[in-house]
Formats: sequence, structure tokens, C-alpha cells
Amino acid sequence: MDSEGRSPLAAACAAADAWVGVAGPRTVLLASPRSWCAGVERAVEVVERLLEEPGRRGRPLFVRKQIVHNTHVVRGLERRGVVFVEELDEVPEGATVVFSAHGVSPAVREEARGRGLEAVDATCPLVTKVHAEARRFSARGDTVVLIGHDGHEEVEGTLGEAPEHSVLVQSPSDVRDVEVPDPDRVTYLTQTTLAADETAEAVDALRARFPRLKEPPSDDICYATTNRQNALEAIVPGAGLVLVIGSANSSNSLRLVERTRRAGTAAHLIGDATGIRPGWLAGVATVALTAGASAPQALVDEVIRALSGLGPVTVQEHSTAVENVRFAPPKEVRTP
Ligand code: 10G
Ligand code: SF4
Repeated sequence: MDSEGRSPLAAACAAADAWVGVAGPRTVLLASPRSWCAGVERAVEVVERLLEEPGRRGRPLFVRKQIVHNTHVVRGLERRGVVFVEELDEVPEGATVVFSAHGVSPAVREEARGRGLEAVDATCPLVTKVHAEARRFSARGDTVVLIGHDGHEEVEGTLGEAPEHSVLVQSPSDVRDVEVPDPDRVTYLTQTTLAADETAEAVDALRARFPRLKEPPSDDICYATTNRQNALEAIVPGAGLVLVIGSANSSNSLRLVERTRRAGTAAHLIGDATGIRPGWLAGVATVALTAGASAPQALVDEVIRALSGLGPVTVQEHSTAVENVRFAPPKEVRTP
């Protein structure tokens, strides 16, 4: 019996009925850009190149934290022998460990050195840029107010650059509680994957409290985050439902869902095609589809195939930007 007291057969029939009830032709508006950004491509490439290095075959390869926040990517690499750990004390001395795309604090680098690990850094260069800003602005005597989400690896890494001179702000309402030694010497920085609209509100609140607030020389919210938000925003008005492919801990994917909901359209985060619920599709002739920066394009194809199983699907791709950003891999994995 299931939670509603039905036999397995009755439950299966009810599920089939629910899917039959939402069968019919549909249009899929496909956001572009979507899916992997240059930082994710580079991070996955770092791990793949290390796996393939002849000298390393047979030796375990460790990655601290998820290389990117996508369970399909992580499971795929695990199947190829990668061992994901939460902290460095799980890595045997002398082994190779990759730091994830979200970055690490200097304390983690120091720990790796102290334990004699060979560390390969897959931090996205655009996260490294924010770390450099945190070091520079704290060194000139500013308090760094980081706008971001508590507990996220990227935030932990950036705060770790100058822990004594940094304060985390998660929302505009946090701003009133910020204590700084000198209100004239405050610079804000942000996590790279925030929603632009929410961040602007937090910056306004900071500026109201600290009129001499300084900003980063260029936007810390990265090009990929901005492009994915703009691309989705452009197609939402024509859709009855928005599906965002991404894992539950993917900040940039969650921001796509939240922004759409704030604009008044139903939106759901799905890990893959199995996450779609028939009830969401009832009466919906047009679905807007996108994928967060860590979700592989293959999952997008799979969702389109799943929707095609319910009736003919017309895919209309809408592009709001062309991305040709590529980051060189770190020197440890560069081919000569
Ligand atoms: O969106 P977040 O930061 O949670 O990470 P992700 O792995 O889902 O997407 C790629 C973005 C980063 C590596 C953070 S800069
Ligand atoms: Fe780099 Fe932006 Fe991708 Fe993060 S989301 S890995 S900052 S390109």
C-alpha cells in the first residue's frame, strides 16, 4: 500500500492516468545561454585530464567538495574513480586533491600544504578575481561586506581571505545589523551567482547606511549568471510554466527559479526529467526551459524527450547572448 492506501497496481494506474491527462502538443521555449559556463567546463576538464594522465593511472584522485553542484556530474566522475571528500583530513598524505570550482580559503590551501598533498586548483578564475578583491580592499583598511549565502562554499572561501575584516550580508534586512569599525571605509563584494535584482536591493540598503560605500571595480556577479538570468527573463512572459534543470544545492539554478517566481510565473527546479510532475503541466501549452551553469546539456535534451513523450513538441530557442568565454586550465594539467 502507498501513503494514500492504494495497492501498487492502483497507484501505478493513477500515475499513468495523471500523465495521460496532460498529454498533448506543446511548445518549449529554450533559453540560451543555458547549461555549463566556462568555469564549470574548466573544472570538469581539470578532473578529466588528471584521470587520463598516464602517470596517475591506478592512483586515487580526490576532489574536495563537489567539483560543481550537480549530482549527475559528480556521480559520473565517481563512476570513473574520483573520490569526493568533504574535508582534507579524508585525503591520504601525498595524494592529489582538486579544489572545486567554487574556491577555497587560504586556510584550506595551507592545510593541503601542511599535509603534503598535491593540490590542483579548479577554482573558476572569476571567483579568484573576487578573492583578490577581498585581499586588496581589506589590506587598504576597508571592511569587506560580502553579499552572499551563508554556508555556500564560495562564500566560505571568499570570507576566508580576510576573516577579521569581512562581514556577510544575506539580505537587505541584514544590513541594519552590520557593525564596522569605520563607516567611511566599507567596500562590498558579492557571490558570483546571485540574482541581480536582489543584490541591487542589498547594495541600496548598504549605500543608505554607508554613503561612502565602495564597489568592486567590475561586477562580481559573473557573465554566466547574468546571461542565464537575462535569457530566461526574455522567454518567461510567453510561458505558463518554467522548468530549471539543476541540483538542489546549485545557487545559480535556485536564483533562476526564485526570480521567475518573483515575477509571478510558476517555476520548478528539477534535477532531471524524472523530476517533472504531471500536475505542473495541466493546462500548460508553453513551457520555458533552461539549465543552471552546472547542469549538463544532455539533461536538457532528456527533458525535451520526456515532454515529447506526451505529444508533439515544437522547440523554439531564444538567444539573448553568445558566449565564447574559455578559461585556460591550471598549469598542473596543461599539455606541453
Ligand atoms: O551556483 P553555485 O555557486 O551553487 O554552483 P554550481 O556548481 O551549481 O554552478 C557553477 C558555479 C560555480 C562553480 C560557482 S562560481
Ligand atoms: Fe565561473 Fe560564473 Fe561559472 Fe561560477 S558561474 S564557475 S563564476 S563562470
